[in-house]
Amino acid sequence: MKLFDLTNKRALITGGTHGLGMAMAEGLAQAGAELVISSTTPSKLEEALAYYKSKGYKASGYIFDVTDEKIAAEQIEAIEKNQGPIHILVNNAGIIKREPAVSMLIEDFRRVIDVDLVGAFIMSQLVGRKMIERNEGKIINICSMMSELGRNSVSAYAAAKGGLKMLTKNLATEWAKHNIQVNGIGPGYFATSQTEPIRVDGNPFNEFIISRTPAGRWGDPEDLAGTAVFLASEASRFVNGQIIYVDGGILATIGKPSNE
Ligand code: GCO
Repeated sequence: MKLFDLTNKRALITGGTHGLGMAMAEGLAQAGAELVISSTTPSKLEEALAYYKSKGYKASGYIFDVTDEKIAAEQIEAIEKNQGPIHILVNNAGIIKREPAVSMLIEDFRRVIDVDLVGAFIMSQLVGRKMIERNEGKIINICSMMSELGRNSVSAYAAAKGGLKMLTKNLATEWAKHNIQVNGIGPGYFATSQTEPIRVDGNPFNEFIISRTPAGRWGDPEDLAGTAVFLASEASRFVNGQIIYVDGGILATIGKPSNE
């Protein structure tokens, strides 16, 4: 399908070494894209690149922290010089701190906002400037259920992801005229290492999510690939500032009592 074809496109996926980032990177690669992966951890990056290469995908890796605008700027220059133009930016790198608001350390709150929100802005600005010059680009911000809903213990994460949703709309507003589509994906609850602590057997949260999700299960990271390809491709050329929730229906429903 030509509309969804990503041949000759290059996608930078921040934090694309595992979990949702990896599943989305794989989807993009299967649609033809060349991958560029960033990470803060050399060993994780090497492992991921070996995996991508074993699958036959063209992939390169760069080590930097998305919150360090100076180093990130140098690395974006290096990527464009060594690999070529970045056509697709997936702002996927993120962290979470689960701690009640009353005892959350300010330092932890700031770090979550810095990585999940400011980091996405830094990357969008750096890559966005290049996309503006080329009059072409796709930016996909990885939002969350917490872009819409609150939950005990995730104040910083919810504030950052709510902010990322609005940043998506704002960048879409400013850059649509440059033929750059900025959109977001809001994953529901997915089985990844990030959710491992709340998925373990015996944690009531596990049961809660399964019953709270109309589809009746945790998301499988591969469930995100189709939406990532859509938002990265020509197929979404008039889609601007949308957050597509891939959540098995959680946001569609008020939920149900335990006896139903
Ligand atoms: C939580 C957090 C995350 C979720 C996710 C939901 O509830 O602890 O919200 O762990 O994985 O981002 O979309």
